[in-house]
Amino acid sequence: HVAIYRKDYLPPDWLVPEIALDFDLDPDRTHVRSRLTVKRNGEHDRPLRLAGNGLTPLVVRANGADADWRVGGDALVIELPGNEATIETEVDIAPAANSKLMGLYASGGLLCTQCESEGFRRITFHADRPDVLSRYRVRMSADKARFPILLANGNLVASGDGENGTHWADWEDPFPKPSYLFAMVAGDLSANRDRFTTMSGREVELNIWVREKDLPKTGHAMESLKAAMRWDEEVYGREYDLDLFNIVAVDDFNFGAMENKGLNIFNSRYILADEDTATDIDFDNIAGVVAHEYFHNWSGDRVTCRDWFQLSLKEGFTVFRDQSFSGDMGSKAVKRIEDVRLLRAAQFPEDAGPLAHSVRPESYIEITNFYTATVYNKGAELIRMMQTILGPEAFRKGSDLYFERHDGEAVTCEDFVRAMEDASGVDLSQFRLWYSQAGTPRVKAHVEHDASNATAILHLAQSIPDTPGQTGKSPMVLPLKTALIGADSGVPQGEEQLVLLTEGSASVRFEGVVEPPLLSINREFSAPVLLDVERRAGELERLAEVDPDPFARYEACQELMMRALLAGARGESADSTSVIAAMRGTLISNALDPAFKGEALSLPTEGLIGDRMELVDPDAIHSSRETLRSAIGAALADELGRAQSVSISGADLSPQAKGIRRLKSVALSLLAAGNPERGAALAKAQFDAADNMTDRQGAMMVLASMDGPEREAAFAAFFERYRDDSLVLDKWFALQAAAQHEDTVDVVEALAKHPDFTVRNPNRWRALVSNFAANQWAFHHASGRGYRFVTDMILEVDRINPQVAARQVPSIGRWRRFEPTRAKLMRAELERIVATPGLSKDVFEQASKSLA
Ligand code: HT7
Ligand code: ZN
Repeated sequence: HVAIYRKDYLPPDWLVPEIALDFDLDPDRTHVRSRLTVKRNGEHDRPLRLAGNGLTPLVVRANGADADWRVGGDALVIELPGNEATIETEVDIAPAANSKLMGLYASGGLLCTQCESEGFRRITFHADRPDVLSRYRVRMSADKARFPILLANGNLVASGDGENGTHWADWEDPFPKPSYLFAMVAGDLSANRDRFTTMSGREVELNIWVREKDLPKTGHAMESLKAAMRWDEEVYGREYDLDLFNIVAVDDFNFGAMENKGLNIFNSRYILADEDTATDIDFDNIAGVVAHEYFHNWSGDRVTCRDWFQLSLKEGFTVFRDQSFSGDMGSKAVKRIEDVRLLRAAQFPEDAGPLAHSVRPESYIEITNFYTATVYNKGAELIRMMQTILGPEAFRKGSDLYFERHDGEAVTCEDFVRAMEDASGVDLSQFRLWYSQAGTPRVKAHVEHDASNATAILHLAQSIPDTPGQTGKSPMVLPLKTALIGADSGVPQGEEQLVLLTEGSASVRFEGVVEPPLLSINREFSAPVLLDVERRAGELERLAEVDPDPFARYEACQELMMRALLAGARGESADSTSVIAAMRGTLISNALDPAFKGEALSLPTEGLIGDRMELVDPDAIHSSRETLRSAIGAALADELGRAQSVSISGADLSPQAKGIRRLKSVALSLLAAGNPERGAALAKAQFDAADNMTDRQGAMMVLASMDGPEREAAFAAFFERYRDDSLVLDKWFALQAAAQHEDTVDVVEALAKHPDFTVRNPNRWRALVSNFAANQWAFHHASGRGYRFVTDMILEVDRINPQVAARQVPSIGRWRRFEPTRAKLMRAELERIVATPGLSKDVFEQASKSLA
């Protein structure tokens, strides 16, 4: 398997200004005719090389005549004498046999495409690189009864009936685009139809296409789409540019969704929702993903990536845009807490493990392995930091300049940073290190107070850890929003300041600090770093009580819990009094909203606790966390009981109602830890009374980790009620895989043999396998059976869908972080993976790098 390097980038030898495609669609044999207009790019005599994956050329013609061609490796090589030519090729492909779900494939009676990153070459011969932009014209023909709806990018320009019960449709996309944005769908679909008037008064037709029975579940996605369209106009000045915007939901999809120009294709879990089948989190995820894909129309489609090393150019920026949108639609502070929770859970471990890579990677074997939390979520943090450093107005000018300067181009992360610099006049030279240096920076901080002259000195030091292939790193620019809060009064001593730490160490002076200060640093998580603050006794408790910044207050609560949990995991006698006092204060506060309380009262996960230990000991972490949970549950039974007993209609999807339900579930879980018998009864009552999936799932989450008749009854009733709804059945699998039991590994092994389990559907596979692997205590069972199960599942799915398989490898790949017995067992499974004949390059890359 060969590695591809960023430094080796060369512009394309041939450009392809026009493409005409003609499809005779059939699940078993689809005939594809392609006509490319090609132009030599620059002075050279190299042949035209077109990538093909699994394709056999049936016809290859240049300028209407037989061409001088050969197949070399995965490429069709055509010698062309002149500087321009028309190339025609024909191939047959078999969508029904396409289990990788890349290229053209069948899903539940539909035919659909997924081309990012390199799926187009599984449809037809093409350079299939993002810096080759073409205008597309597409003819689709298919059996009219089976495939009454025919969709592709752009505008429908003609349609009609053909012979033998077939029909056809011609689509034209006026915007030049790279092949990864090509899309096509054929099937029996119904649309939720709506309209949107853009800021310049243009009318856009909006359609969300689903199976007819699912139409009632598309309302939230449609409202989210319109809100996103309006928001992008108001906040970024970006208007939609076609007269038609289509979304299609499909059941079998490797990722969340895809931003194909004018024809977004979605995993149905990010479209379909009603309160009976979807949780509040599902509703929020739908809004976020619908917005994300829509925002790509500018950050990705109109301005795209020059090469795949620049993936974060579109993904980091677009994640930042969807996060800002969701913050504006609900509570900014709670959204920030959720985003930071995800960053810490998914990206920090990646940055600290064998697969650490920079936001703009230097090399890859399989690009799909780089659709990571680093490229997406750390990438979004980079954009956020630029906004913080430049200020919102200059940032907006930078984004305007970026879109204006590069509209219709395929560009780099460097082009983005340069636009920000040019628009603001701020030098971002050192900031660029964030794109090239991997690893989470560590910051040490402490404050010295001099009461006699009312000053305080903040001492800061940063270090960037070594990561695979990168040592001896340079200091980065760390924007740290900082305030000093009077320990006695609880009032900030002066304004919040943006401290820019650019050196290895620095000291910053604050004036007017009369009282002993509490250090409130990295507010809003202004820099994605790990903080190590030297604090006096009682400082965190006080911050948890008085910090006016909600994010900082949340951090203080979490850090307080974390300290107690780590002490417990080390076997030290942990005093939970101060944690309980802080939690009581949060719970009964009139100033805090329920969603915030729900976040602040959620204990750090077992995974997060492990990330803070020298070597992870899953049993010690589990018992420490359960001990603290039961102490809290017992001590705060009355206050928690009040929060748990509040009822709110499931039809109310306001941020306030969602917050009440969130707190209700957190309270139930703690109550059950404090008093399992009462907890089981309350959970069963909540389950029975629930008029919405959030309460129902919240109750089941608690019951899942218990034994007894309530658990059995709830799971059986849930299965009976939802056995025909595959998205809800995924929850049934996921809840059992996430349950905390000694024998969860037995349960998941049995579930893998359940008649409703299938490795062919990525959602179902992940519901069982990914949720189990994220269940630290159960997955890291000392017997090693959890590792064996996940490895078996990876190897099984790798034979049909390598992308799904490869994304699960990191759960075993972090073996160095665990105590020696488990580390050895994990390593043995990785060795088993790499020794497997016929392994995909996707899994090979992940597993071999994890062993290195
Ligand atoms: N840009 C989309 C990426 C994507 C993808 C990548 C590889 C294989 C399958 C895929 N499906 C979608 C998703 C996004 O970030 O919007
Ligand atoms: Zn994206």
